[in-house]
Amino acid sequence: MGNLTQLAQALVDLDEELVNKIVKEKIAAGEAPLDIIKECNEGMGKIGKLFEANEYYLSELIMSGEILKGVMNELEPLLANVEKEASTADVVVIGTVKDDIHDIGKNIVVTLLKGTGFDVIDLGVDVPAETFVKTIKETGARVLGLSALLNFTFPAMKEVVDQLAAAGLRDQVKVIIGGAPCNEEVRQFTGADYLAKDAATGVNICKEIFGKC
Ligand code: B12
Repeated sequence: MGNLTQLAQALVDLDEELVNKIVKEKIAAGEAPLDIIKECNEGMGKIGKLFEANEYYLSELIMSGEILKGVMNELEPLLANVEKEASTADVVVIGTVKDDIHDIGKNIVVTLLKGTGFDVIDLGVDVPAETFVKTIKETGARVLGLSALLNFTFPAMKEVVDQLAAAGLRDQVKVIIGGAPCNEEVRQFTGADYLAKDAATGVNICKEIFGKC
């Protein structure tokens, strides 16, 4: 990771006041909300590394999460303002898998999807595989988004895909996975159809699936 931007560095420093000030300035200057989120993600990535190196502890993770939530509160109305391209008949079910409570990234995806016009069923965090399968069955949704930020919850993602197959629903639904540590290897392990490295990619994949591209 190269030099951090002023915003990313302020986040790493857990300087909430400065973060909010920079975000407000960027919004006033008309900067795209997704670019602001990208900068914040760089800061969150650095915080994760400091946590791994035992230089930051759980309290810093919690604090950074709280600061980012404040930033998202500012950005959400702007994200919802993008032009609606999807129809509300296009249902996307989404959730963070069992034993994982990270939801900041998932919530960004939900906001963007709703802003694009998708009908989103957000099942929240720590969602058991059975709940995903039941919801797909009941709604007939064609897209399922799974979020996981912890390596040890990758098997929970695979469990969802396996249970969809066991229920005879695998052909009906495309599964997209996301979350910072997810990569192509994880996608193959879980049996998911797509990997999205960021929220905008996730939305584009949904548009592609529903034939909007
Ligand atoms: C904030 C944070 C927390 C907060 C979460 C608050 C919340 N409400 O979400 C708290 C403090 C609760 C937390 C707890 C823990 N955390 Co934590 N946390 C983080 C941190 C610093 C940032 C995560 C974040 O919000 N990033 C910003 C968002 C915007 O990015 P994102 O989630 O990746 O989402 C983007 C994309 O990935 C994508 N996306 C995400 N999901 C999806 C889904 C779909 C369908 C699509 C299309 C796209 C998509 O779109 C988003 C926007 O572009 C990361 C560090 C990191 N590098 O990620 C560690 C990190 C994820 N945590 C970690 C750990 C170890 C833990 C704990 C186990 C710590 C502990 N000892 O208790 C607990 C686990 C709790 C649990 N059971 O879930 C590790 C995980 C290591 C690993 N890979 O297994 C990390 C990587 C830190 C590290 N380097 O060690 N954490």
